[in-house]
Order: sequence, then C-alpha cells, then structure tokens
Amino acid sequence: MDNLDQIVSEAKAAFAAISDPDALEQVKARFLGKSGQITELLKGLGKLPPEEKKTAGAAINVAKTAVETALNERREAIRKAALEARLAEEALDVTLPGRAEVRGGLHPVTRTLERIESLFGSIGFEVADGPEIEEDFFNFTALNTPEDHPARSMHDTFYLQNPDGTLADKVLLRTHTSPIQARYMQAHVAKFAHLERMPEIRIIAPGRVYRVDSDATHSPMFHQVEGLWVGENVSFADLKGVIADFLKSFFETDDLTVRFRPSFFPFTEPSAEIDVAFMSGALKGRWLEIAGCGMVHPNVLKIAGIDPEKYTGFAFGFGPDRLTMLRYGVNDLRLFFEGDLRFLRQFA
Ligand code: 2NM
Repeated sequence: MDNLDQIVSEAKAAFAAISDPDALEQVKARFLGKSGQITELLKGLGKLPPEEKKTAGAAINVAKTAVETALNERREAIRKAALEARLAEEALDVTLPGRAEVRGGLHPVTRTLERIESLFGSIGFEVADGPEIEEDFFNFTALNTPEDHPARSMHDTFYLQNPDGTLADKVLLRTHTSPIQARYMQAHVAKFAHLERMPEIRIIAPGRVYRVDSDATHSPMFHQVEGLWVGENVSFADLKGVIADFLKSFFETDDLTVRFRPSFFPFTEPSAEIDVAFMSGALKGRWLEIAGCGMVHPNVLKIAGIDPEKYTGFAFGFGPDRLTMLRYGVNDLRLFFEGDLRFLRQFA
C-alpha cells in the first residue's frame, strides 16, 4: 500500500524535525495514538472482506513497527545529544594545576596564651574573662587606685566619648586585666554567701589591654595574663613556688633563676617585680624583668566583700607579648600586631 509507505516516511520526517523529548511524544500520538493514522487503519480492518484482512493487517503492522522503530531511534538520538551537551558543558580540564589548600596557624601570642592557660590549668587555675570596655570602678577604684593616680590620667588611659564628643561617664578601655579579677571576686562572694567558708579562688585572666603608649617596645594594645589565688593561709611562699615552677615549665628548662625584687602596686602589699635569668643559652646571665606580683591588698579584698582577716591571696601579672618575644627571639613588639604574614607564618 503506497499510503502506508507515505505514512511511514511522514512519521520519520516529523520525528527527525524534533529535538525536544516532550514534543516528540506529542508527535507520536499523530501516528500511534488513539486516533493516530496507523491506529485508524487498524480499526478499518474490520470493514474489509475476510480474504483481504490478512495481507492488509500484516502490511499495517509492518508500517507500525517501522514507525515505532523510527520513534525509538529518535528518542535515543535525543537522549544522546542531551548527554553530549551536558558532558561538554561540565567538562573538567584535568590538566589544570590543583588549588593548594592554605593552612591557617595560630598567632604566636595566642600560642603563648594557650600555653600559659594550660600550665596554670594543670595546677587548678580556671580561665576568667571580662569586658575590654570597662568601668572606672572595676579598672581603678576596686583595685585600690587613688583618685589622683597618674594611671587614671588621659595621657595614660583611653577614655570613651559619647557620640556628641563629650566624655562618657567613667567608661574606658581596660588598662590591665585586673578588673576581671575584681569582678570575679565580687561574683564569687555573692555566689557562696550562704557558706560559712568561701571556696578558694584560683583564676588566671588573660586578655587585651590598652594604654596610651607606642614605640618599639610598647603597643597601645597589648596582652596581659594575670593570676589570682585567694584562700585561707595563702602566702608569699606559695606565690614564689607557683611562679618559679611556671617559669621553668614555660621556658622548658630548669636552668634559670628567679628573683623577687621589692616594688609597688596600689593593689598589692607587699609587691615585687619578678626577674628571671637563664644560666645558659643566648640570654645567659642577664636579668630580665618578666612580671609583677604581690599579696592582694586588704583594701582590694574588702571592696570585693572578702574579709582580709580570714583570707589572704596573691596576684601576679605577666606580659605574654614579652614572653613570646623572649621565647622566639623577636626584638620588635610591633611585628606581632602588623598582620604581616611573612612574619607570622614563621610561627605557624
Ligand atoms: C600585676 C602585679 C601585681 C594583680 C592584682 C590583682 C587583683 F585583682 F587581685 F587585685 N590582679 N592582678 C596584679 C598584682 C597584677 O601585674 C603586673
């Protein structure tokens, strides 16, 4: 039947003109659907005389198979083309060099702080912290610092301004981490007020502090780690032992001597400077000033609500920036705070 050949070639042409899978299924209906051309011919078979039915039926089925084959081939071709397009679009150039992973590292001063925290942690000191923007009361008054003390002057302390430029009411950048201890003592007293005997306070207070000062050995922002141990019968002898053990652990040598030299701080009495001398190595024989310390002044305990007749305590303050300089042999403090990776990478 010419008609059948024509339908087959018409179907092939229609399929070939389509590259969208959904559209292809629409066009399929025109030939093979419920009232498609092939389907209609099959329906018409019933009206034929019996002797023609067999040959006509066979011919229609041949045509039907040919249309189905053409349809499947087109489906496959469309699927392949889509895959090829996707592969081309998502192609990877495996010959490109890889992107190296950049490894971060800890800042040398951070490493020192973590080291100090861990060493004091091993003898029962907890890490305490507090705000860098501090009240005059906790930064100075609670630490027995007189109203006319030079540290309170605008030349030494950064005071905060209101938006209109006037001075904020006694708000400043903390000049040491001692206000952390003042706050901690106050809170500790309140927390254990129901007990007859207050549990010991054993804390270290690391953090950033700020002073109006800037040269090769002073930065307007620097770090401190202060320690505090308050309890019954805490003595200067305890202080000496704790400090000497700490320094030997920190510098990883027993080959050093520690010296306590009388000094003055408003918040301790008696007070001392702590010097250390290495007995070997590059710094051999030189006394290095390394920290300040003392027995907590009775006034400081009193302001916090602690009875100085019942409890005593010692406190000390280290400069971790300086400890870091000594440990790594760095001679300019400012290098730590300039963010120059060529310098900082050496410690990572
Ligand atoms: C130092 C030197 C001596 C100190 C005192 C206190 C407190 F809060 F307990 F009174 N905290 N830190 C202290 C004592 C700090 O730094 C050179």
